[in-house]
Amino acid sequence: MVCLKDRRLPVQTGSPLSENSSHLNHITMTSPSKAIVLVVAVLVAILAGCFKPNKDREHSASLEAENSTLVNPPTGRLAIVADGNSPDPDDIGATAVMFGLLNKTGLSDRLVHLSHSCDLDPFRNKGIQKIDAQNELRRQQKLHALCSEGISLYGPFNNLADYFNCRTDQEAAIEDLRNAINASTEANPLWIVEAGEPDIIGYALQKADASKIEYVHVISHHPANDNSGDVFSWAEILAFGVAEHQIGDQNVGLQAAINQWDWARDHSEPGIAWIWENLNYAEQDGVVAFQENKFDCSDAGMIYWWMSGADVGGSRTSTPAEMKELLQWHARVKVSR
Ligand SMILES: [Ca+2]
Ligand SMILES: [Ca+2]
Ligand SMILES: [Ca+2]
Repeated sequence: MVCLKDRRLPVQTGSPLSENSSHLNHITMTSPSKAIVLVVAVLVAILAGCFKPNKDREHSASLEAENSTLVNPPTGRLAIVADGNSPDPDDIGATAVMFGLLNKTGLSDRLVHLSHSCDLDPFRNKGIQKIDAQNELRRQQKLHALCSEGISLYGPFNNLADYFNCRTDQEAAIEDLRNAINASTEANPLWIVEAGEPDIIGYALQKADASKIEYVHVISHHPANDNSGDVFSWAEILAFGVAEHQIGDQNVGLQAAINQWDWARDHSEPGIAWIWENLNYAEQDGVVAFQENKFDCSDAGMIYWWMSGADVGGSRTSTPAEMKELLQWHARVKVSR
């Protein structure tokens, strides 16, 4: 559009094209069909020049377009409450992916709360799958180490005061999340990623300033999380007055064949290789059979939805391909500039 407009201006102001027009007029009087052909030829030449491939410009423009459509988070802060100490180990890979996504998209400072092992009684779950005390303790330790490593590799997370093991530090985790809720305003809401049982969220809402809860959003992708609280039912969570966002089962796109993550294995960037190692750790975990031969970062689909536009129709259908795209985000932007 701009290109065409710019090209038209000289025609009106005595440019070489307008000078040529007298010649064209002369021909028009003697041979109208030739004149039409010539006029068309001139216009084609102008358009060809206008759309002459300019790879740098096109590449840059397409990246700008991608920037505006792929990474478009709502205003506000982010809290992640994960389990990982329930039988399903998938939070190990998913939390690693979430660290990478926040860093690569420049959204690290949005994270204000991070807790893991939020299944407060992992031995009394309704499901068929079970975890024993030894494995549950191993998971707590793995997840705690993972948080530390994620912050080292992908930090700083300037607004994250600490991270919490809800099994050993339950009160501190609740207080930290309550403080994040209490800091909420219309202009700076809190988006809570419910990546496990809802009890820590319920306790924090219970202790929070009730007038702030209208500025709290809870993102869920599965009723298995919503309905697995040892203390709070999902109806009780909603009754506090939070805005509920059900984005649909993220296992559909993100519990995937291992080879979809081959690109990350032994990657030259330590954080990417670390993400692969954690996806692999969960696959090898052995407590449940249903994760064998799969890499599962399903809870990270909630972060993807949030950062792709939670308030304007973010993507609910991410796959490892979309994760790869964002996890390489900085590298791609650097290439373009
Ligand atoms: Ca439980
Ligand atoms: Ca989870
Ligand atoms: Ca999963």
